Amino acid sequence: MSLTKNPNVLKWVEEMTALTKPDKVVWIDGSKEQIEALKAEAISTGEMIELNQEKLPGCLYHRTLPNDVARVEDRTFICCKNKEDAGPTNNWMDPDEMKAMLTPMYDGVMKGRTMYVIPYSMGPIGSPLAKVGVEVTDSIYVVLNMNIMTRMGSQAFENLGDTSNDFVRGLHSKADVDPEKRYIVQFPEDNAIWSINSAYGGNVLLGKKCFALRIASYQGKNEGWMAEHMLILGVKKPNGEVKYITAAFPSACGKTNLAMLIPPEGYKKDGYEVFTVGDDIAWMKQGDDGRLYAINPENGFFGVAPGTNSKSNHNALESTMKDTIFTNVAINNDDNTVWWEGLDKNPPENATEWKGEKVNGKEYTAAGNKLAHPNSRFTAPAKNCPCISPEFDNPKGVPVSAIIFGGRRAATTPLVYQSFDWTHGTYIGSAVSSETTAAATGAVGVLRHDPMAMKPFCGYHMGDYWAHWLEMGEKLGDKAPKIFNVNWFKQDENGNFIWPGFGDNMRVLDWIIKRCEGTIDADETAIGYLPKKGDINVEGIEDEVTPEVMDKLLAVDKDLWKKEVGEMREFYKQFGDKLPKALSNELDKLEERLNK
Ligand code: OXD
Ligand code: MN
Repeated sequence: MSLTKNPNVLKWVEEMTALTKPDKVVWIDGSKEQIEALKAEAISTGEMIELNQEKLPGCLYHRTLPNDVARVEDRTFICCKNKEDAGPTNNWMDPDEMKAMLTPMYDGVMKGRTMYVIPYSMGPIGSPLAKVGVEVTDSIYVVLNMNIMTRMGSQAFENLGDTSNDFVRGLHSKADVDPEKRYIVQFPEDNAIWSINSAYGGNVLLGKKCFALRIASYQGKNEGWMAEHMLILGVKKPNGEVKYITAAFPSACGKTNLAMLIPPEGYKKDGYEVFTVGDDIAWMKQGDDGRLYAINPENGFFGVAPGTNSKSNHNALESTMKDTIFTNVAINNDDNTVWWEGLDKNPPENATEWKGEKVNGKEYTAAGNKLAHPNSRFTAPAKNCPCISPEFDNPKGVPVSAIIFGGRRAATTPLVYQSFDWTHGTYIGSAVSSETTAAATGAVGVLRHDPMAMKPFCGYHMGDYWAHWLEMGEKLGDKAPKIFNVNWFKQDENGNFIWPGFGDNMRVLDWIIKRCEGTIDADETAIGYLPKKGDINVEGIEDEVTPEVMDKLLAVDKDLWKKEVGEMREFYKQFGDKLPKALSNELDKLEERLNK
């Protein structure tokens, strides 16, 4: 039975049913009984494996096909009418051509299967910043994940109302999980997403990257708000005041870790606390008081498991202890729990590796094999997180004081610096880049540009996106958040990281907050404002971060920066006249300051 009278929803679901021809259509109301029944069904078919319910209550395990373990950027498309509107950083195809190509693939694809109709809200129910999506899918795995990652079920239709047409239509079929026929397609002008031949999270949980970033960034441009690949955290100061910060880092640069940071002892003693509002996506809009407010459109964390342990991210690990879905990690067969590289130093002897083969985990890993896939994931409810913000469900969102950009840079970029103003900050965001690490295949130290960490997620022309940033800055005026850049990954001559990172990043947040409050001075340099000597608190880590190390962390090497300017000129070329003049001006000004 359908859960809504909304004729727009009913008509679209009818069309999708006629196209995919499922045996059965099930509307997902989100009730506990329905979820439990779907879990039981998925366990009975082997799609999900029930883990140890004493140690990991409510937790399930899922394995994807080895050809289907990550987002597929080369098969991800932005289909708008004019190619020019998608820009040089997106794959493009004409929407009609794309639909003509995909329609036969969807025709009858759900024969013998059930189609689940999932209504969901991105953002707290009742929030003026929230938006509704409906995803149809033939995968129970998708339903169970969406139940964690979004506010799913009848409540979303209540938010939509009986007449609105403002919902994102998501069509997903795992089809044959054929990598040659895999397509992740956004139609921003139609509010629609078509995904086929994948069953991996980022490709099929359509509320996340496809909607909350690609479609939403386009909506944000048209409606005057921002959808960003940013974590949101709150720092509670000893006086009880909470300052909110958002941060954009490319994938796998530690957003989840920063979002759930545990302050060092000294800070804890003084009464500092960090709250998580979000670990991946922020939707931001100007509030009535003129400030920028952020919500996390998601309701859970889809985090990378390897490397997560009680030291690197205690709060993330705690979040996965119940009602969590683990995908492509290893199973410890002794007690039917999970394991991944970096959880501890004890790979289980009696293990099942992520592809499903039973192995001796100790020997297997000693021989250089990985028990868990490097992109294996946990899907954990946000409410499990010990440091989840009390404002998590606040429909108004939280006021943002600072925006941070960052990437993995061995040399050029100092530990932290502040932009001169919003326009310069937008330049800094456009220049976000990361160097490839030894862990990835290919050359080490190759610079990959990832503007605002949005390269794979911006649903329209990157030049127009920067213009939108500049417009937002004008609207916000002196109420705009201050913009910073950080680099936790600076190295010495021998390739060792020289900043401890993790909880100690609190020391940098501390400086950032003081800069926002105007209570600490800074050195004006060619690239921006840098901390004065002694202004980054190193109490408790003086042995590691000596004054010499701090000098290195905060060094601005003009030769390296001049090379950076050359890099940026090259990078900017592809955007042609869509590159806002204000940004090429910033680059000219940076060069002038470096040459002074
Ligand atoms: C993610 C990503 O999965 O950014 O969050 O790749
Ligand atoms: Mn991400």
